[in-house]
Amino acid sequence: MARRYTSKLTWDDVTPEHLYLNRRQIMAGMGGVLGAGLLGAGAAQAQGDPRLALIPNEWDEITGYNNFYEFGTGKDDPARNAHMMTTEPWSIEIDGLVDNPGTYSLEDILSEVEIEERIYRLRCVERWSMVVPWNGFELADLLNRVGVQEGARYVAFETLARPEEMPGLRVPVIDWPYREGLRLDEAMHPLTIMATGIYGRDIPNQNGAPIRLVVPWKYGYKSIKSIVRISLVEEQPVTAWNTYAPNEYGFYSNVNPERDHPRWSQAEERRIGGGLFSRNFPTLMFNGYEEEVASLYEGMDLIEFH
Ligand SMILES: Nc1nc2c(c(=O)[nH]1)N[C@H]1C(S)=C(S)[C@@H](COP(=O)(O)O)O[C@H]1N2
Ligand SMILES: [Mo]
Repeated sequence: MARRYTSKLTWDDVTPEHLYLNRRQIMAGMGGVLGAGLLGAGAAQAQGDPRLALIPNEWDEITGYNNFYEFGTGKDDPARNAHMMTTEPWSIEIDGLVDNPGTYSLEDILSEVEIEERIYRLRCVERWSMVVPWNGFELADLLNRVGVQEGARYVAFETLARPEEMPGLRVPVIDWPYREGLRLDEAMHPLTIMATGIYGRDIPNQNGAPIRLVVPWKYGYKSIKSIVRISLVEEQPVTAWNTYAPNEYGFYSNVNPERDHPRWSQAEERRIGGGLFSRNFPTLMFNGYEEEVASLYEGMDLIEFH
């Protein structure tokens, strides 16, 4: 199967030898999912522009340094607290302007899609970034299945809000439940996925189990976790961070080195992890996905519509 969107970041072209050895240890117990590709890597060297070298972060980095405010605002709170969240059974309510509204069980959703691997850079608005090998499916596949009706222009998402299991909900940091939204064409873009795994394993609770959005060209807060509701709507939906501080967190939230956060520059980012990649890198327009997504915003003022 063609994997257009992972072609420039395979294990073969981005894995330097010292990291290769590391990953081999990590994945030794994982079974065949990634094994074949890895064995073919040999003593590959990083090549080309290091900013584009999407070398996946370690499992412990990806699952130990998180933003999931439902479990606290510290980076290690989610890893400590998210085990309290019950993720089985799980269902998503899909409503609004769709032909087949209803409550879809996770099993039902997953029975109709093909899970594939996507290695994406995740860029937080706070200026750190990681590279994550997600497993998931295109959101478009789910939206096409439920049938998007004429008149739908946006997609709204909501996270579970269960106070007994989410200590962070006691603190009114944002107006719970956590909500996000995309324009319909952004939601239908082939880069936009619903992730259910990392490194071929079930996605851990702190990363948004059992199913979360990943929109790689936008700041991380758009990639809403532990989704329980998806609504197709006519008007631009209310979103959590935009409501909190519209000047700091726009609805679009496209990664943009030219549009600084009012309290800090967005010109650079820091890759989580040690060694070579712990220094700062220049932020890339659309987080490096300009070629794929720039056409969505033709003619738009990306400073005003940040
Ligand atoms: N429901 C929910 N989704 C969320 C968040 C959150 O606090 N709650 N944090 C967001 C932010 S700011 C980022 S950077 C990413 C972090 O994803 P990760 O922890 O898997 O790296 O999740 C996003 N999705
Ligand atoms: Mo973030």
